[in-house]
Amino acid sequence: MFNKILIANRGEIAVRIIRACKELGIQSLAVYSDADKDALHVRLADGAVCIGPARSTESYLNVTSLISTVQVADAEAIHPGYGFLAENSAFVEACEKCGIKFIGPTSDVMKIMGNKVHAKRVAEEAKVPVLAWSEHAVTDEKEALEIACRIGFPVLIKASSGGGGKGMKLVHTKGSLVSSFRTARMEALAAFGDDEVFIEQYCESPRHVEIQIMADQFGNVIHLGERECSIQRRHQKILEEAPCPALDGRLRNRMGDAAIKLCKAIRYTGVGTVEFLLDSNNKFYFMEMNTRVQVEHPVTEMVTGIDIVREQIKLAAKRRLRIKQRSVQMRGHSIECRVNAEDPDTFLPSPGKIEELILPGGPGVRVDTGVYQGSTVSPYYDSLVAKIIVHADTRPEAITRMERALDEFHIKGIKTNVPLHQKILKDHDFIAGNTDINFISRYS
Ligand code: MV4
Repeated sequence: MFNKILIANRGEIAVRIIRACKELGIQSLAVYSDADKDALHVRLADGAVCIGPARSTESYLNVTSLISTVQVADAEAIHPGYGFLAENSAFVEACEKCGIKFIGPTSDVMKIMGNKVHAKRVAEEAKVPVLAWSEHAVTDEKEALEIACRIGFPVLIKASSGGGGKGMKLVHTKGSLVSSFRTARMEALAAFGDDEVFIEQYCESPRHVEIQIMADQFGNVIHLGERECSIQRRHQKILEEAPCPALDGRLRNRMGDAAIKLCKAIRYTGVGTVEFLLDSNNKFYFMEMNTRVQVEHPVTEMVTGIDIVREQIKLAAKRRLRIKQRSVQMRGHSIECRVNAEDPDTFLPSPGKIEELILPGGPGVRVDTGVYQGSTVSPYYDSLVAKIIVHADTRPEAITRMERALDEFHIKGIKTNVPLHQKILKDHDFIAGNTDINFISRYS
């Protein structure tokens, strides 16, 4: 096992990783920016090194500083968390060259999944269902039109380097295709430095359902069931749950098997998430794969009892997967609410000093946070301040428990989106389990 791990992240996920390190007897080394000198992750880690100014490009994204910090501190591995460098294959390559273990997949596997054309191609080759598409990147306008007509309108134009919703254009008619195609390529170039796009059949009002997977370095792959993540705004998830109310055991097994097939096809290692669109006829289609631990991983931990971050570290240390697929059982229901420092009406960030903080607790309630009373929410980073996670025997009980937990939650000094969560939990469609990706736009 590793002796010391550098945690190349901040906030609640850095705290989450430090906790896993402690329980595994691994020393944790935090890094922080000037803005984070009093942050919770700095206080909880065994050691901490300042790596630069507040702006993340000069600190949490500073590859040279991170690698030299690992070397000076004599650590063996880097845990990237999510965001920042977690899906940057150039960073993974730099780690590999320096003999530092990156806690995640290899750089070549990450590169494949980072390119959505390559990702779709390997999914298709592995016989994982995908929506009709152009089968390759498209550059020629006449060909784009032919492909769109063959697929049938509406179609989506997606950026190869996109993902997470960035760089998509919906096209309803033949007449508007070419101009949208030009715009999509220009926007992709501006956003990702890569104008490669492809064309895909549009799926109307699907659910976002994702499968958690775990793979060791000996070819063993298991899945930990699904998470329902449809409730999002501008591609930022707000509330997630496990299991998905639309799945039965049979569909879960089929989606889980598809995710495992994809991972085996690319020899994936570590933990990861395979994202699917699930349409109203319960047909599912591969969308993309996330090669990191996700914000919403706790709902899977709550229903399976498996510590995903602990397992992730063990897998990186070349341990064999000890958990067998048949022993993975989903018990009860879990919901996570992301509490963001934002104005509940305008959705604009609301940074500032947390003057008072009372966190919920009691049976079936877990809070993952990187803040405390007296600490400051910086405008430099994302606005997630806490994840409130509940677990109960049934979905209705989980909803009631979350309402109770949100009621206990008290914060002064910053505004949060707690009122939005309270509204969602009272929504009749939500209560009925009728959520799709347009849920928030319907009423908020
Ligand atoms: C789609 C789609 C409908 N049809 N692809 C958004 C994030 C990126 N991973 C892909 N996304 C979508 N791809 C087809 N062919 C709808 C979305 C989409 C979406 C997906 C999941 C969660 C929220 C979403 C919000 C808007 C659009």
